[in-house]
Amino acid sequence: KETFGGIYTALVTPMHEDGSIDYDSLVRLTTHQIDQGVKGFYVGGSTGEGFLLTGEERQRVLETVVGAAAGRAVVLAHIGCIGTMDSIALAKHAERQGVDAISAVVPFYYKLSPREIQGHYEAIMASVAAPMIVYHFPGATGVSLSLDFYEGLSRNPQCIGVKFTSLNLFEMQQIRARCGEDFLIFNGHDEVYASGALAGADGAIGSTFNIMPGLFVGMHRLLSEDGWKSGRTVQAMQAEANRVIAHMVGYDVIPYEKYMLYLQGIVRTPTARQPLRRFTPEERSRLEAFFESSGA
Ligand code: NAY
Repeated sequence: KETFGGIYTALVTPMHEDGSIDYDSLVRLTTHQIDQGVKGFYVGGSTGEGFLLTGEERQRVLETVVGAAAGRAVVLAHIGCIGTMDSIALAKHAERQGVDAISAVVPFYYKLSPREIQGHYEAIMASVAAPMIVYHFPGATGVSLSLDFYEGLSRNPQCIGVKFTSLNLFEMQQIRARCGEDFLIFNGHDEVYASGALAGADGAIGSTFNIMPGLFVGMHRLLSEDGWKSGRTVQAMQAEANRVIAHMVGYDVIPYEKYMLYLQGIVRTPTARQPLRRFTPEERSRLEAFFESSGA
């Protein structure tokens, strides 16, 4: 738990105007996040546009983050693909990079039985020695895994935890109850970070940490230092983060975060890869006004 508990930024993948990857900005973003005190990174997940990158790009992005972090942060590599073979290839590459753990989204698109999904995870784990963090995101995958599924998977000591991206904190608490205290739970929806911590999460993996790392690192510190004595302060910090998140949901998460990082001077362009969109000039000026008023 000491090795893995904490705040992990689900890194965006900075791009040039033409949609090619801006590796320099990725290095700058990585070191900026470390300076802000994050525990580590989730690389190549939804926020990283992992499913919009080629396999080769996913590998190079990971190599860049590992190089920039230079042992100063914990690196979690999302290697999930809808195919087991592709996931294994990325898992092996990630292991060669010396990542601390791998993570894989539930295979989506094909309607699979729990046994097939379990077989997918077991095969990936058998191919490497790295610990596995299951990525639970029913809102995007349409796949809800049962508590029995988690309990079964957690019996394999290589499966160390779950990235739990759902607002169902009762279910989160039940995973804690069924899988035991040693099973790691990472909260995945930043707007309920504080509530997730109270429901038993050991840390969080979030996209809005790209633009507000300090708030979340601060909340995690306060809660770790004196438990819920700092509850009121943490609630106020969560409210501040949610003011930005509430504004963001009127737009699109990744283009929004890239635009804010652009305004913060951390990435060169706010470009994301199509089918993600570009903001209109009116939207840009609204975002700029919000940024000016809040320093998001
Ligand atoms: C990922 O793989 O990058 C994540 O899931 C990070 C978690 C984010 N989920 C998504 C779908 O973007 O930070 C959250 C999310 O953006 C935030 O809570 C706003 O809803």
